Amino acid sequence: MNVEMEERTPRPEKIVVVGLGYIGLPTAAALAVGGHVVVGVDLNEATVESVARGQVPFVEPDLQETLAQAISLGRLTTSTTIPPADVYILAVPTPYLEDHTADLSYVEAASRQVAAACRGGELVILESTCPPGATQFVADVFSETRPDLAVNNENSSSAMQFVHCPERVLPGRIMIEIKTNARIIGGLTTSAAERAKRIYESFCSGPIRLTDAKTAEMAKLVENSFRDVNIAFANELSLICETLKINVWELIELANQHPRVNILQPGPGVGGHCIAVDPWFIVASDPINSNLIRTAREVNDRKPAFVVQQLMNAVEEKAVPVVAILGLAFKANIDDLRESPAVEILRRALDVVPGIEFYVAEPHISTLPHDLVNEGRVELVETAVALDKSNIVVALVDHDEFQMISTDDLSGKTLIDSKGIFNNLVPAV
Ligand code: SAJ
Repeated sequence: MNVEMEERTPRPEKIVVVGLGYIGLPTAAALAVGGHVVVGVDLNEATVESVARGQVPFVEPDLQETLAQAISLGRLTTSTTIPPADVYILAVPTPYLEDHTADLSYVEAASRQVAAACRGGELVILESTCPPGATQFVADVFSETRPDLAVNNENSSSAMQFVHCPERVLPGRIMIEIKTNARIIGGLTTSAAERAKRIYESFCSGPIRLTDAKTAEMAKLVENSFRDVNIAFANELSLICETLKINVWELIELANQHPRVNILQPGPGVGGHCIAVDPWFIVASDPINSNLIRTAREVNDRKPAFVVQQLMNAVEEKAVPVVAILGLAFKANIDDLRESPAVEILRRALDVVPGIEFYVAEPHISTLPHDLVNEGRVELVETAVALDKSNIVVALVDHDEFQMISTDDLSGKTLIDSKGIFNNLVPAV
């Protein structure tokens, strides 16, 4: 046998992944295909049942196939309770509270449940995005819940070990990036980080760098803040360009021809559960020195109000205004409406422009959220129907389907194009 291959092949471990969402489920499936015996745990019975049947409860390219492979290999099962294991991966949500500090209640609850199942010597990997100090917090919860277990003792094989290994995958490209992205593992001890590295090597071909837990926690937040600040720059440019009557997309394209300039794209605001959230964890950790990061958040959070104002202006100019909304997801080609600026814009518009019908085209969902249905003025329709019925078109998401719209489809309508999708319109053939 090839000695090098033998050394690279990890020893199979029994791994429990807590949380079967956008990160936990792909990680559980990748670990199972990578050779480990995995139990995916979620509180939600419907999720657990659906995953056990091989059904992915959300849209993510290629995940279905990897899940089917993991199940057919007999290496991925599901449960609503936490069984004993060698390794635990926590992939639970970390939203923020009203004061923008992190809500670690899901992390704490999962830690207590895992601690109850431990026998000593297990490795706990925190994947959820967290503020600096959260991995130490998890270790402290373990010490409190299980004072009988040793924690973080490099010299004891029965000591509990803790690391942070932040997820870095982009929704829509998760199954590619989970294998190829570089990973950072921050350990409370060096041996914990080295042990976690051997686990990730089973499915990750990207470089794996080891550091301390706090640096790993901060690295994740910094990555998303970098993107948020850059998008805020683009969004601020979009406001300035509106005043100066300049096409912001052409402006950015031209500026980006410079070899050291790379401005991101403006939009209706920044959505999702990561970039719109994580920078606040840095601000909460050091409010005095984080002015730029806070301002970027505020610039991006103000963008939906600007789009609503554009809509109000357009409505005033029409005798009988009828509005088409193109897109509700938080970004292109996904079905995820969480923290979506498009949803926020529609909700605000319903308040400020009473009595008007809204035809929503969102090709990635089959039903509207309840509160929008209850309004009675919002209808989910095909893109062609929304365009046909309306005289004001508000483009909020750059889904591929909307790129097929032609100049003829939009003739005579007022356009509010927050994503620049009508820049390269072609006549119908
Ligand atoms: N957006 C813009 N302009 C752009 C790019 C994005 O307005 O030029 C908007 C999108 O429309 C969306 C939001 O920003 O509303 C976020 O989208 P995104 O594609 O930038 O990022 P996410 O939230 O889907 O995923 C990010 C990624 N982080 C980075 O690229 C640094 C991903 O790698 C992380 O794993 C993920 O956050 C996470 O889970 O933290």
